Amino acid sequence: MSVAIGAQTLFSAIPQIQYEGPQSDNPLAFRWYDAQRVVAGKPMKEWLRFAGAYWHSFNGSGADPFGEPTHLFPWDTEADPIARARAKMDAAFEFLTKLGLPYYCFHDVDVVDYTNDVADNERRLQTMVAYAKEKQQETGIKLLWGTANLFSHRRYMNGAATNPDFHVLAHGGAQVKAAIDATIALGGENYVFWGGREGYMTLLNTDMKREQEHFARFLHTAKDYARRNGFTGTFFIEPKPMEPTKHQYDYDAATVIGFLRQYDLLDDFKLNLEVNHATLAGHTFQHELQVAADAGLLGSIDANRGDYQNGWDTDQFPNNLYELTESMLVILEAGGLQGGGINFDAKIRRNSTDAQDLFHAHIGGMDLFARALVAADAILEKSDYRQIRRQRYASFDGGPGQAFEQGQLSLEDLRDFAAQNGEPAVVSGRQEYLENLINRFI
Ligand code: XUL
Ligand code: CO
Repeated sequence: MSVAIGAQTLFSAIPQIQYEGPQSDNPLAFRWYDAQRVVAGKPMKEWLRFAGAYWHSFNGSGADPFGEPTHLFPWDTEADPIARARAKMDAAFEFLTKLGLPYYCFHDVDVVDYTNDVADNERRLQTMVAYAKEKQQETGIKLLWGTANLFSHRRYMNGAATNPDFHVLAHGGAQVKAAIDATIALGGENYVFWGGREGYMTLLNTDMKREQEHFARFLHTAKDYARRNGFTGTFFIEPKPMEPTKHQYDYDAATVIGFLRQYDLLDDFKLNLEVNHATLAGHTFQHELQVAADAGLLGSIDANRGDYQNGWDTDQFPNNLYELTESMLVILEAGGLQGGGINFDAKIRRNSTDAQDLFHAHIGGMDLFARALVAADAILEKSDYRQIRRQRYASFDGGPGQAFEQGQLSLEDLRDFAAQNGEPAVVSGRQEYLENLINRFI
């Protein structure tokens, strides 16, 4: 990223981003996100609880498998790792403040460079936690969740909690301990596990059952430690079917819910669902949200989008209002996210190299969610959307349908009802009418 000439910081040429309304022609303003505006009984800010992701915005260099970094951060010229980490954190909090983002999220390794020495690594993280505490106090910005990166280091090439080597698993434990300590010290509201390498590449060398048991034991061990040390927030598992590992154990929402239930983790864990992960699993995001909501486990969201033509995790900023409105319908009907928020796990493109680009990306994403929230609320309040769905199931609201729901009918009863009542009427699902509703309200 280039620094504006004569400026003192990466973002000093950028003004505080304000709500100016849909008529504004200022590209550095919100048109829809009006933090205090009340929608469905709560200010937008509380429904959405936006967070900036440290890794993409302040570590993402724009490098890809074919090319070197294109995002050249000014702090990268600092030789000392702590000085570099502080300069980066200064920029991060300036960015979060200027956007009015109430939260941020980080992995341990995003905040300060990781070292292979466990004690040295803990000291570095603690130093930066003390600095982050000051920044949080100055700005009022809070930590939505912390996490440990158990996928980048070469030792994790065969997994962390599911690694066949206990020695590697123990290093994963050391990292999670330090990241939980950091999250607690910073008043973090949640803690995330994304198991990027918790899975396998080939069954030929894998004892899948044993690996999954280790994974569950690891989660229990981490949870027990955190609870003993005063963490009262929620743990989130973030499902993703593949990439980097071919078969990931946290494939999708349904798989994770089954795992949590099997290993008795439902009291402490919920789901952090990511748009691009849903599409990689062959689902819509709405589907994943609904699966989690129906299980009472809709915790948090990683906002982004994939590329319709690519089969990998492109982590682009969201820009599809139609899809997001369908998602907000699910979130509103579920009563909101349980403890979490909307973390922009998204990166600007390799060739987006101006400091402004990061602002445009987030402004676009925040406006889009705000607009989807307003549209979804209007659909729920001012259309027959709910009524149509309720009506489809009306035959179960009384009589023999209700008796069936209550477990009072036998298979013979079903047979007799069918025999006595002839052929059911043809009833439309009204899909096109409902799809038009979305377009009508956005
Ligand atoms: C990777 C991903 C991670 C998690 C946190 O696809 O989404 O950034 O959100 O580890
Ligand atoms: Co994510």
